[in-house]
Amino acid sequence: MSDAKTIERLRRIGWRGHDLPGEGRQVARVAAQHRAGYELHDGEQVFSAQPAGYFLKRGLDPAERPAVGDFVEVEAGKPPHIVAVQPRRTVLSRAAAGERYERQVIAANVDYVLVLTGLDGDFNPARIERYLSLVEGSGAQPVVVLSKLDVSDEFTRRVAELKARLPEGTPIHALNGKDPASAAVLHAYLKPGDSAVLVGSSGAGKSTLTNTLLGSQHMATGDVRSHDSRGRHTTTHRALLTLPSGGCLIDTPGMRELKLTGEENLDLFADIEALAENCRFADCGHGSEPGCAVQEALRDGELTPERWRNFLKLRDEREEQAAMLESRLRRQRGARPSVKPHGLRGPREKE
Ligand SMILES: Nc1nc2c(ncn2[C@@H]2O[C@H](COP(=O)(O)OP(=O)(O)OP(=O)(O)O)[C@@H](O)[C@H]2O)c(=O)[nH]1
Ligand SMILES: [Zn+2]
Repeated sequence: MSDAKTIERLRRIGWRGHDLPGEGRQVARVAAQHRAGYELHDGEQVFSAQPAGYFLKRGLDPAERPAVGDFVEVEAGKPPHIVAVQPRRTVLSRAAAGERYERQVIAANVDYVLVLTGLDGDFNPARIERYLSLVEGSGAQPVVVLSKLDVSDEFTRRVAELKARLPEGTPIHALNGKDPASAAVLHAYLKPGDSAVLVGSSGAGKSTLTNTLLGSQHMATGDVRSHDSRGRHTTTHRALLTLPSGGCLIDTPGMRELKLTGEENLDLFADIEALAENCRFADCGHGSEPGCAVQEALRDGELTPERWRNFLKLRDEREEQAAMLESRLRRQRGARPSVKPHGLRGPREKE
């Protein structure tokens, strides 16, 4: 196949590169990762591949391993081997739950992160803020999607509450995930060559929305059969799907815990940080100090207690994770002088 044809085929699955790798290598996109290996998409079809030994090395930062959405370079063979991960345009990650600090890639090379929440009992603005904080450093654009519009009596109030709470300009769409006409507002984020990842807690309606966007191709088509290490057929869930609208949608399993990585800026709460600049005392603890601008904003309703509490919670978590990240990097560097990781701010600079 000519290079131009290959490039055109890769454009369809969101590749933005210009140069194809040398002889003997091809570019493909990670469509799924499972116990037995990877499923890769070459723009036309899906095939199984194994990671090269390098990616299995103990002590390798898990964030360096191929992840869903990555463009990888593959060497032919039986099975084909992933030999390199191309630089990521964007990367959405979280910290793994547990004692040890570990960053996990949720999806790579996505243009949009669709943060899905039901307008039913699942509705939780604090959780949406947590998602948006994780999206901030990813390089992708966040889009808030509220499902179950058709079953919520309170959607007007809930949507208004959220609009008032999130920074101006954050796209918010309320829809019925079962209705293709309603879900069509999302086509704007799923144009040919675009990639979006769908995140949200279990039951938010991710599979429902994915199926609606897939149209007649059902989610079952996302389940691929492949060989595991013993040559058995296994059915695996394919995460990256190509939609009729031309875009790529990455579906993620419902995530129960979404820990911050420590690299977040919490720009979402920039107004609160600005507010605190006006406190009478530079070291104000925003408790009972006289002249506290935060307490004043809380009193006259400019700042809601829920949002203030969520900010404090996320900020403390960010500091804790940043400290763990910092000490991990220090261990990795050995005795070399410390460099602050990107996006990391000193704890409560002003105080
Ligand atoms: N009425 C209505 N029901 C919905 C909508 N979206 C999802 N549901 C229902 O909500 C339930 C959960 O939806 P799923 O699509 O399975 O949720 P999920 O996010 O994929 O959940 P996990 O697979 O556990 O991560 C199902 O019973 C859906 O039929 C919607 O917009 N309107
Ligand atoms: Zn104060």
